[in-house]
Amino acid sequence: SSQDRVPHRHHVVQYVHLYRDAAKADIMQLIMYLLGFFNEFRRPDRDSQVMVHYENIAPEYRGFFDITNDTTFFNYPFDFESITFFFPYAWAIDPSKPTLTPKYESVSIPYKVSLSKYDILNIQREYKCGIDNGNKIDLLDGTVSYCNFEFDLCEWTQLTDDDFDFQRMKGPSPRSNVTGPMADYSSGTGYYVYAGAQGEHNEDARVISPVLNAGEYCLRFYYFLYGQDIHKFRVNTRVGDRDTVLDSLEGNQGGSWHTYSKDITMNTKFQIFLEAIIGGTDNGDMAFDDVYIFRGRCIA
Ligand SMILES: [Ca+2]
Ligand SMILES: [Ca+2]
Repeated sequence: SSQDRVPHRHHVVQYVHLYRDAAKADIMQLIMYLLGFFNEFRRPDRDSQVMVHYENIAPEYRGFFDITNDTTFFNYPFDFESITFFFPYAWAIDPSKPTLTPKYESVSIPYKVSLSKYDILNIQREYKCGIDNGNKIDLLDGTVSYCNFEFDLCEWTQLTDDDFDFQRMKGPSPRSNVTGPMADYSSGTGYYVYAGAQGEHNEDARVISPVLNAGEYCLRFYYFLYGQDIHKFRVNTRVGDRDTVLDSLEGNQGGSWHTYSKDITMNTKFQIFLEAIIGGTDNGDMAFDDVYIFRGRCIA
């Protein structure tokens, strides 16, 4: 029966190995496996919700994506919020192409550092605790702004004190064999924000956040800076007419999405703007996706 299969009834020691830079979500995922969970995308009904791109997964890792017949912890509706959900490019052979994409448009796989509502309910139910969601601690409750760019730029605005505009783009960029992304980050099937180099040499494009109150924030986003002549992608703050460069990502970063996160503390109202500064050739397309602004410090 499913009860006998709940691991704590086995009275066996289980080991986990944590690598040095394991993120909080990685550790929580491992603990979930110890508790008996399988990844949400392995449940028997997953084929109606997600596509697994086996051709982009090395044979030795394909088992991580196989459907399981153990339904012990699948008591609730399919849950993209589960901490056990991989990001769309997990275990990819070609890291510019996703391995796991939602079947339905405009579903995205969010960044997670907390158990989902259904993760908690599943644990409580199978371990015979009281069912109670009142003790859910959402470490990301202080989300001030989040955009996956599926419909528009959300609260972000194109600036006009620059040379050109970013575009929302879906699927491969025009010259993705040499520069620019193959697909967005959020789901592998949605939109990203793109600055194309063709016709824009030595020019810049900027988008700006809403006005934020003084305080401590975490800025987090994903960027794709692939191309021989990637110039600079900059993160800036603006206070009145005073701009400050916080970071400048420079040069070719290879054909995959990378995470950016930064703690920003300001003692006055301010805005954040992201800026693509194109170099002198066509081989410098830049893109970003999934921009989060959280209150408080960044959580690894
Ligand atoms: Ca997106
Ligand atoms: Ca502009």
